[in-house]
Amino acid sequence: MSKTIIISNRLPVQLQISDGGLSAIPSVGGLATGMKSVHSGDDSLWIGWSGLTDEDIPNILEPQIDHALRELNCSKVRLNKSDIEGYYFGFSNRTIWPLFHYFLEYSEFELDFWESYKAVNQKFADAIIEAADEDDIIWVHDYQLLLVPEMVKAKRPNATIGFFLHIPFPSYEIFRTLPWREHILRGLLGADLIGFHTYDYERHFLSSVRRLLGLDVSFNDIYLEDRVIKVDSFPMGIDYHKFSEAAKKSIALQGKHRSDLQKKLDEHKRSAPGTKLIVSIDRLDYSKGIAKRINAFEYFLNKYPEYKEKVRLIILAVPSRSNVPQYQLLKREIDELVGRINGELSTVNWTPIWYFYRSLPFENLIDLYTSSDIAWLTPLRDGMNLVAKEYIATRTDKTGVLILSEMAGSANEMNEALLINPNNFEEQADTLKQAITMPKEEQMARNMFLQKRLQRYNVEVWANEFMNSLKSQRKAVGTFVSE
Ligand code: ADQ
Repeated sequence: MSKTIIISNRLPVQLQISDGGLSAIPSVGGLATGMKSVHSGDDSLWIGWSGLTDEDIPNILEPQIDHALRELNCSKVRLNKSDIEGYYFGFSNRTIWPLFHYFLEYSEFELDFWESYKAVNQKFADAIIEAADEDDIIWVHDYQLLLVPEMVKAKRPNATIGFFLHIPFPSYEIFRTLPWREHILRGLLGADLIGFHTYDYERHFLSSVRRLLGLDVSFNDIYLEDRVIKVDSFPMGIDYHKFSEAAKKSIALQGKHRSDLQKKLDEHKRSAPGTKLIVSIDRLDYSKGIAKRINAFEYFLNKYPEYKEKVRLIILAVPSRSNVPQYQLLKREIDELVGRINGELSTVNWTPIWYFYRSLPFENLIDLYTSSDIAWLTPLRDGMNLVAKEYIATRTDKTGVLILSEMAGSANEMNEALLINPNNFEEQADTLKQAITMPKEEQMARNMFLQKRLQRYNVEVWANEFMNSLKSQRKAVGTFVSE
């Protein structure tokens, strides 16, 4: 019987070593939830990095870790500190991430990063080759592992390989600046199915393949020697049920059972009735447009001063990649901006911006979604943006307004949201006003459509559609080869 092997940079497990020994806790993130139906039972295996480097793991614990992971149908790829520096913080996050998000000026083209990326991709590929049989199905995830499909195909030509990119694929004009562009494309073309969040990313990829490799492309099929590679879009959804149920629970909590955050938000509503809460939630990343959003908020308050003391912006930024210099600079920029604006505009009764720089537990995230009248998400580029979908899923009474950047992949499926260009402050100020004054009936009518779509196309459907397409690709490849 064939197995399904999933590969991602990180395993869906948190390993913790303490005096009390080792604990392996399954993570509950979007990808792990989405892959539940694919990664279930003993006929599936998830290969990835454990989050601990060789230097972190005492030799004596190694067998215990492997055992704990095996119990969860996981297997780890061993990486050392220098691998993580070069491959992860280097090529993945200082070359590919900025380039694919159109931050060309942040992209560093360092040979050392590239060499490390190749070597680590080979480590992942070797782990797959060791675990995979000829007829297994292999699903590789994301921008850290772009070379893996070709490396595996070379040794397991009959395995069926799928690849899904979670970030944008940039236009040819951007992609062509990468010194190792042909290697990256050839790396991906080891897959039989290549998936993107949107049709635009798919188109950009096909255009790069045609122009840089000169391959035949017909609709969404690429012809490479005796193989046909399919390219398609699969917009990722969320676990809708989990978010709407958690929202119902959060809203129902009474009195002392309410969380500290809820109590704070309740107090705010009592002390300043009619004040609108605007929330934004992101990883602290330059692609998310947090600094621009804060500037746009100041612009709004200056353009429409009647809203001073009537609105509050809550910014929740989860710390991310703080080893990378651009992220350190951004953190400083945001600290300063928030400090300056609050310093200049606050009154005894009002602070315009509440800024939290931390990761919050899931329940608190839900409290924020359910307490906010408006969600304002302004990425300058974003593969999908699941926060937009999560906010809508938590609006159980259908009220609430989503303001969303056109540059997020999710904007393609969320036309009923108020879509904005994050670089246009004039438009954003007017859109904020529109959101604040939008009648409840209109909010409900818009959210009804959004919710229906998100409910139908949830993360499980996303994973199943990708897998079904991959399986039919296996059949198609089988036919092609035997003909
Ligand atoms: P991300 O860039 O991480 O993902 P996003 O899609 O918004 O962006 O997902 C973030 C997740 O983290 C959400 O599920 C959210 O609930 C959670 N989160 C954010 N801030 C948090 C906080 N402060 N505390 C706790 N949880 C927080 C990448 C791509 C996206 C793509 C996804 C999935 O960059 O474009 O949508 O992968 O493919």
